Amino acid sequence: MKAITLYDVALLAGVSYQTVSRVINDAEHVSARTREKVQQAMAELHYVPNRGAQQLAGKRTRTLGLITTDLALHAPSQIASAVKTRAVEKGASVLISMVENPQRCQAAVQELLAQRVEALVVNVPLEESEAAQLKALASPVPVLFLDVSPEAKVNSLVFDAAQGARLGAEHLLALGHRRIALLSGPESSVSARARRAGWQRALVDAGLAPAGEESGDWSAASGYEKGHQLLSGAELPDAILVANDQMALGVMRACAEKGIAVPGQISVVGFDDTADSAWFSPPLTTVRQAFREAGEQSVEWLLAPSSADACWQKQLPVTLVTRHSTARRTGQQASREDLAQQLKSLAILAEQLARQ
Ligand code: IPT
Repeated sequence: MKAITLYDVALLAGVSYQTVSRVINDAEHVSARTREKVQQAMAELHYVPNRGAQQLAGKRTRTLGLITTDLALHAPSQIASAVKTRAVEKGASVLISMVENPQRCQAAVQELLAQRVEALVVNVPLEESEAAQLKALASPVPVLFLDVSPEAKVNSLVFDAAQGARLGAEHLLALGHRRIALLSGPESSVSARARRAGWQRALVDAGLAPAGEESGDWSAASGYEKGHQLLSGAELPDAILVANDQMALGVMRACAEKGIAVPGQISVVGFDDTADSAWFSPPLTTVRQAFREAGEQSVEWLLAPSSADACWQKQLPVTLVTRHSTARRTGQQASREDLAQQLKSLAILAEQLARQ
């Protein structure tokens, strides 16, 4: 079937080719009556403007590129959803490229530039050097990074990981917990490392050492597996700080299988507050990263980058959302701690006696 062109629309509407073009491009100087006539003709002919042709004519594409890590994970998918929604509201479209690892980002940038995106947002955990390389590769097209260190000299919009880690740890300490285990995200992620460092700092400040440490890959499955490991020691921890809600889901499943009550015997704190976390059982206490706002602010910046050369760096605050997976330390936990202390003193005593 022959493709319908601007000329067919012009003929049917009884106007010139230029007039049709002006209507399509929302240009001024077209009367309401003419506009309506042209729109009617377009509808009748099922005419769809050709984006490629508009691009060739040098028109703005109003197309944004999003390079993202695995969209099967809740946080990146909620960010992508927010980016897409705000872009549509602003009359822009979004091309999404999903990469398995940072090495694939360069190819993704090239592929999106070839499709004439006007700006790029990258939600992949990147080291500063990797981000700087992508920035140079995309130049002059502006790039905004969502998962880099706040110190990296690139445009960035990132959540305050240190503050988030501190909020989670201080919440547990305030509830009287002492034996706190850590379940971090993957070592390859900047934010996972920052969260772990923040927890460790808070524990050291309280004169404590972690009661067990593991790291998972952000998935609920890894939370389940590592959760079992953290629960398999001689003494149970009082509480577990988990680097994201999906892993916390897996940890709570492991607790349930072992007949360990949350929060009765163990408190669990997540990180993210993704849309489903209020529906976990029990509803999860977690550190909220406002993904929708992050996605929306990214689009605002992408459509009007502050300045081509100056770095735009913004840190978004996070908040603690207290639900029902955390509770005050119980007498049972306290006596467990006492017992552990007594066992430790006994062990030291035995060692001293053996040496004499
Ligand atoms: C980070 C999430 O907190 C985590 O749950 C996981 O989904 C990870 O992304 C995937 O890379 S949020 C990120 C913007 C630091």
